[in-house]
Amino acid sequence: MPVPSRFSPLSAAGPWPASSLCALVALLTLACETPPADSGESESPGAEADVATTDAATDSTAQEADTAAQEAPDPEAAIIRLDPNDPNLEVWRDRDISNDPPREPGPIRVGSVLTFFGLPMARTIEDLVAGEVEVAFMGAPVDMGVGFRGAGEGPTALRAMRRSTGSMETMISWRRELTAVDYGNAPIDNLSTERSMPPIRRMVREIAETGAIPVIIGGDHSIEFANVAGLADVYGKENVGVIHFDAHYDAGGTRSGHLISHAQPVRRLVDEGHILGRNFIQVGLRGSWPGPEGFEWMRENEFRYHTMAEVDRDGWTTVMQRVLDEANDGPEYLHISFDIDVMDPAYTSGTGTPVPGGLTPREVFPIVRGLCSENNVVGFDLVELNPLVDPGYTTTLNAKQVVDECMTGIALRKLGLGDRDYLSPLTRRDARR
Ligand SMILES: [Mn+2]
Repeated sequence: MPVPSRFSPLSAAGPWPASSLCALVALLTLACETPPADSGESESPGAEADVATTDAATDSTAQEADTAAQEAPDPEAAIIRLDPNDPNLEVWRDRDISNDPPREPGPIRVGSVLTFFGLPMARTIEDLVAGEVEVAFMGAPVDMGVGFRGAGEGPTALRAMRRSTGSMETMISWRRELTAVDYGNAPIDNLSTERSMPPIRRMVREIAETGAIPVIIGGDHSIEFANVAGLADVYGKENVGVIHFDAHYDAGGTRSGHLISHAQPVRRLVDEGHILGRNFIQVGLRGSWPGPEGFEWMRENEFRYHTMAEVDRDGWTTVMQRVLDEANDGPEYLHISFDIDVMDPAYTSGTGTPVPGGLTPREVFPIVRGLCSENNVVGFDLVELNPLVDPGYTTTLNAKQVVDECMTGIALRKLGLGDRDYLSPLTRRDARR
């Protein structure tokens, strides 16, 4: 079966025969099974719909196909449910630290082991508290929300980058100014985007509850839902604003029955009431998606959005100042969700859904640094880095720099230098001027 993409909502074979077959087989074989226990956190139905369709089509005869094609599909029966008796059903949800040696809580220096920016590691909430950690990096290696593998390798690629931080623009080394750790990866279910959301959300919440800033390295953009919902759990519904850097608006509706994928986190955050539309600021939209309905939905929900068409008309400097001003005109707490595909594919070929005509590094780095220095940033995510299609590591290098710029901004704010235009007096001009 072809894998549906965000650009081809209907499968090539047409949806009815396959899903009806699936309904028939599912009814015969699975009607007695019960759904898995409720985790107490919101999850979406429909996780296994694609798998059910494939299996049913393989196992059924042509005669059954004729019969099934005439019947209306039963959406419930289209789902092959998880096996609630599998002893491994939930084991992946918790990190196993039972073999860790006994030790005092606190950040652990790990030498040459690869961590984000060479930072010490933290394994438990107690480590974060004892170390008075201000920034905790975590990986969220979700692949399935984009539909093909690669984005899940993003955290590993970023950990493998050179460790230098800071730059001569500010002469600030954030690694010296901030207490930061690598908190490891969130546990995910590689077969289900839906099931991966609650553990990521829980881990973001854990970090935020200690007062630290979670920096989540994806993974595809589905994780924005878990990240922002986790922050809203701690700071309160409607109390967090989001700057969404992306070529795509990611507020798509249901997709082959799925209610979370990398095209849907924004819609879900608004629909569930975590974030008010007017506190969403979209930057960098372009290409063929969404059409008029998507923009009308954003207008109805009072979104602020800045397309590349606006940049073409008014210039980046003007648009950048607008975004920085708007970020100051919102809730006290701010999350930045940075989809690497907001940048032009010239700089970021290593991503799942590149769109020509994007921002340059020269445009992106100052706005990210400015936003992080001028606002009370309580969360940051970097998503859609796919190192498997990143020859030369250009995308990974730029992704690392984006994160670095935000960390520099947070350090500037801590040092009382938090304004959008801060540059070191040493580097902005030489001694003659
Ligand atoms: Mn996105």
